[in-house]
Amino acid sequence: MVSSINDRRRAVLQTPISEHMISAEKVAHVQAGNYAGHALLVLTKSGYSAIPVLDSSFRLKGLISIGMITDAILGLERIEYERLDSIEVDSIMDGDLPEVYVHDPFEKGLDLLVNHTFLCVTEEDGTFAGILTRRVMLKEFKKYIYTTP
Ligand code: 4BW
Ligand code: 4BW
Repeated sequence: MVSSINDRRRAVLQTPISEHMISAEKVAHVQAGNYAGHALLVLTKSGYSAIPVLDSSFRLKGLISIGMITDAILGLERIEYERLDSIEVDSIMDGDLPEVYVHDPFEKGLDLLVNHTFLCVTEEDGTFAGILTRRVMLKEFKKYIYTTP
């Protein structure tokens, strides 16, 4: 019994991340050359606090959050909204993301999701493929806990 549970756990942990991710066409994103004002609009309208930044060839460049935008337009005495349309997203985004590939095992995602709310997943050549979110990971985890005898 114990060994069959361990086998099942190992099998789930080894499945590729591509089987668990939200695919690229369903993920809100902005382009690297967009202005911060446009990114703020997409973030506000989509309801997400952070989204991926892609280049014109759909390659992953980084991620941008509402906090990064606010920080960039924070003046000494006020928030300088008029600067929103002169700052390009790639100058203020977080470009230092963990490398996660479609063929990586789910286990790698599990480790990284402790410190990230979502992971950007790419093909080997850097083309954006989708995201792995904490929500999906926790749903998998819950399913596993409740269905394992
Ligand atoms: O529009 C939403 N629909 C649903 N079903 N859930 C939502 C939505 N917006 C937020 N949530 C929930 C999710 O549980 O709030 C959590 C935190 O959202 P966030 O971070 O701060 O905007 C969501 O958790 P999650 O699904 O594990 O997603 C983690 C993070 O991944 C989100 C957001 O930054 C990013 N993300 C998720 N789906 C995305 C997305 N970014 C762009 N496009 C998507 N489709
Ligand atoms: O300062 C940080 N240190 C560390 N180690 N991780 C951080 C820090 N700031 C953000 N993070 C990471 C965490 O993984 O980014 C995630 C999203 O942060 P958030 O939502 O959008 O500010 C963090 O995920 P989490 O630790 O699971 O926290 C989820 C949310 O809970 C945070 C924030 O809204 C709230 N939160 C967590 N710790 C908090 C807090 N709010 C106030 N004070 C705290 N100490």
